[in-house]
Amino acid sequence: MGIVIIDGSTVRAFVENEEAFKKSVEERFASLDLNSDGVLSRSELRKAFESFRLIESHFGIDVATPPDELTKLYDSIFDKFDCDNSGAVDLDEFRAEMKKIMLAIADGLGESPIQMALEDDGNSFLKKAADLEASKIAAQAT
Ligand SMILES: [Ca+2]
Ligand SMILES: [Ca+2]
Repeated sequence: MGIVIIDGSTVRAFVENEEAFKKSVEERFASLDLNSDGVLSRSELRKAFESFRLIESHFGIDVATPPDELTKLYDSIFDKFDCDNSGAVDLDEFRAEMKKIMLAIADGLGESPIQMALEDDGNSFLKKAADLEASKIAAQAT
């Protein structure tokens, strides 16, 4: 676990850093694609969201939600990702929707920094956003 302080501009800078964002999306996509067939199935995407609480709160999911309601919510999230209704989410679809979600999270955070405990799995988007910000501050200081 690591504690990071982030605000909207930290998240936004990360999303707008094309190279860093693309790389993170690709890494995350690969780690979520459990059967390595190049697309995310409904259950693969659901596993992803179960481990990504900020997105759950973004979509209004809380732990007290009954299981059948949760399935409906995850289905609606899946449909958002699966733009062409092919029944699977490919890398382009994943990247486009993650970008929208991260920007919406950035708007939600605004200019008030929040302290977050992030799981230190080397694969957290918000951790990467915070790391990018930290490396910029370090670069400015030299
Ligand atoms: Ca897959
Ligand atoms: Ca699709």
